[in-house]
Amino acid sequence: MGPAGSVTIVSAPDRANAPNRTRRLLLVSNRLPVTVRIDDGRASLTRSAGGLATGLSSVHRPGRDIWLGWLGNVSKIDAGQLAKVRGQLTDQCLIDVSLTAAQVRAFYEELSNGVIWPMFHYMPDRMPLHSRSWKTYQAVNERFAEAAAREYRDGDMIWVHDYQLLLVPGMLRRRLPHARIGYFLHIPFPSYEIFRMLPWRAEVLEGILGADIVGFHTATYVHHFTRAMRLVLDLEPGPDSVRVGSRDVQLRVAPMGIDVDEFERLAASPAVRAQTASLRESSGGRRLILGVDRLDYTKGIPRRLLAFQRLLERTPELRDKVRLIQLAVPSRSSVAGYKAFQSQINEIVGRVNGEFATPESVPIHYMYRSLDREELVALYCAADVMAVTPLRDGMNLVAKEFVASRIDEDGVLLLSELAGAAEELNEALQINPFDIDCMAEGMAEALLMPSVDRRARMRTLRRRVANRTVQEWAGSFVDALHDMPKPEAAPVPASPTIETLAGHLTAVTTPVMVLDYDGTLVPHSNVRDTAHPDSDLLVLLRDLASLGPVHVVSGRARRDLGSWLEGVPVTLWPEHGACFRVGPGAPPWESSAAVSTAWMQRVREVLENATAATPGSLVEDRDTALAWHYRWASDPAFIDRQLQILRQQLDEVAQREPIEVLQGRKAIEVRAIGITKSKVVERLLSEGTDAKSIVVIGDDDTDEDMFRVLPDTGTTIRVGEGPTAARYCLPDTHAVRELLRRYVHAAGPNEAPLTR
Ligand code: ADQ
Repeated sequence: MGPAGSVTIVSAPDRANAPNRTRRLLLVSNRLPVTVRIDDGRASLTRSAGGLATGLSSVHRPGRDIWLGWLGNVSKIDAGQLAKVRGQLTDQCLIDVSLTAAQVRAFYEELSNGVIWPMFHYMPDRMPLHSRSWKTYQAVNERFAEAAAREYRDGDMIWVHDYQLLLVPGMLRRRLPHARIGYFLHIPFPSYEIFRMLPWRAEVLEGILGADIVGFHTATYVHHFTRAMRLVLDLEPGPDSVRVGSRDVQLRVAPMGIDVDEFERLAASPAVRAQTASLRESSGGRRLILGVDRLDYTKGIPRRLLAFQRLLERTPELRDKVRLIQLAVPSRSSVAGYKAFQSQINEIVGRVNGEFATPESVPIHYMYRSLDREELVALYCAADVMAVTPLRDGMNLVAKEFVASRIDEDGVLLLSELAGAAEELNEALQINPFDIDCMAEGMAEALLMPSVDRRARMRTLRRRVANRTVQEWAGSFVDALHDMPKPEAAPVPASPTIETLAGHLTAVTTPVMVLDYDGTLVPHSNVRDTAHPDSDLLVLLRDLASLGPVHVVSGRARRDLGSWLEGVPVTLWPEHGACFRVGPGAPPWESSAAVSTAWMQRVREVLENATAATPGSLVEDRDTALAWHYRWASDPAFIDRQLQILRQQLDEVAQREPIEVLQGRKAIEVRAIGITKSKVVERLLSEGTDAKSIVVIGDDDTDEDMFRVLPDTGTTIRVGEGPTAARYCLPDTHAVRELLRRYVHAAGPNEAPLTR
């Protein structure tokens, strides 16, 4: 990101968007917006001139807001100088998250730039064969989160940036459940087909989703992120937000802009005008194509050089009439692969120049260094064609800088359709950067474009760029975070410690346990038929039953529950309580209500048709209900369509038959009207069981029916997150088992052992 040369920014950054904010802002980025410079043995801080540093500086109010990040390698600076530098940092409200050399290597070079960068830019073949640095990436992300949480004061906003800190929002959320947290990703969010290759895909999504507002440059990236959330985390996002547990996370399309005024000001300055004129003069009437990039394999430099070579081969009359100036700023030279890439470029430049150079000139002027802003703007102004041809790019600010600098409303922007900027800069000449012939044609077309067309395109491009400055980008993101309604937290179930809850159960006289099965006693399993009880659970249920009545209530078929819990002295209620059996042994099932099954044949046909049309789905046939499971069918858009068709067909059946159609977890359930788990609790109450002694534990919407009918004097426990009518909650099935074990231990006559 914005590695441009460091310059000291003397004037205060534009604060146009900042003044009305009352909340303090904590910015968190991998790098601080300053670097340490040593002149004559004296260290000083210089502000970076990169796009991000400029944009964020406009919302960072020194003296008030704080910026946390790594200062860079300071190992060569002596202790005295370093203390001075640290003093200057404190004065500017900048906090150095210091990292060891080993951490920088593993976190920054190997994982961030060696794995995530290529992966998110659709180049998985650049990933190392074996990446060992994930643990350090996590540890360094923890370090950033810890540092930010230490600075945090109630009411503050925190804005985290980019791919090096993907886990920080989630880590902050765990520490600061009520903080306002924003996150912005500066690189592409790749399509699911690429993202699914990442071994830590779930952790990455959970990390990002710790934020309240997640921003991306383009609508396409939001779309990819949405699909990944559905497929990896089973979430159900809307177009611009997603419910995560009890929070709503906003998804925001926020294309980053540039400091337009600054580029226009420079372009109009006498110094830049003079440099532009001199560049034009020294080109001796030759037309100029310009490339300006960080030296990175995503930027498409080799193919651009080859396209230029093709242009010269195909159009001999252009030889010696056109020149390509390629400026590459050194970047990440310590990351594996970048050095070899650099040699590849040198080799192509040498070859093309060898072929087409004349005694007077060479066709490619290649500069491998950083220029200062004035020199850069002079080049933008002198160019006839600006070639921005990355293979992938989150946004690409160079394209916008070129447009902003062209106050003469001339020049053609040749732009890769795979840069984020292409979604905004419609009037650029857009090309596919993988197609060298097409790129060469694009160069020719740009060089020959009549002035009237060039100007018409440039005028519109300039309006577009002027409408979205970096100050507006940063200001509106922070405003959204500032003004985000943070409703009083909805009544959430208490989450007592297992010990407290066990104490509570022990105080109940002869509790009557009503326990759901999947998701409560055993974890949800991807392979439905393997969710049978383990021996620990069987022992636990027996121990519980020795202390009082136990009911296991499930949506499963009677044959599953009956065979799995055969011989256990508990009452089984399969099929949402449509029938029951009092254990142990295998007595016959009794119906709990008169249930018609005449509709089943027709519904079975409908579900089987849906299964035939939807690979990965299957029908579960229970005795009084049917379920269509689609957890394993992968494409969400396809599933949405299939569900729509299926619901329509079931609605038609429901007009004639006494059935209800329910949405389960990745399943559609069809059952006779009136069969719900609540009937079990109602029956216990009507038989005279004291509500005070009933303990209901369950994990999904069908269990909510039981929570709702049990009077407040009873005990209700929800497993997992989500809105609930239960009084208490526990995180998962492990916690449920631990609770029940502790209860058995405390209430049992024979001091049952705690762990088995
Ligand atoms: P980068 O990959 O660094 O940024 P880009 O957006 O083009 O890419 O920004 C490069 C910056 O470096 C520009 O401001 C440019 O002026 C400057 N620069 C390039 N070469 C230079 C040179 N030789 N001398 C001086 N300055 C030079 C990442 C993402 C992008 C996204 C930005 C912002 O990869 O897709 O646009 O973050 O979110």
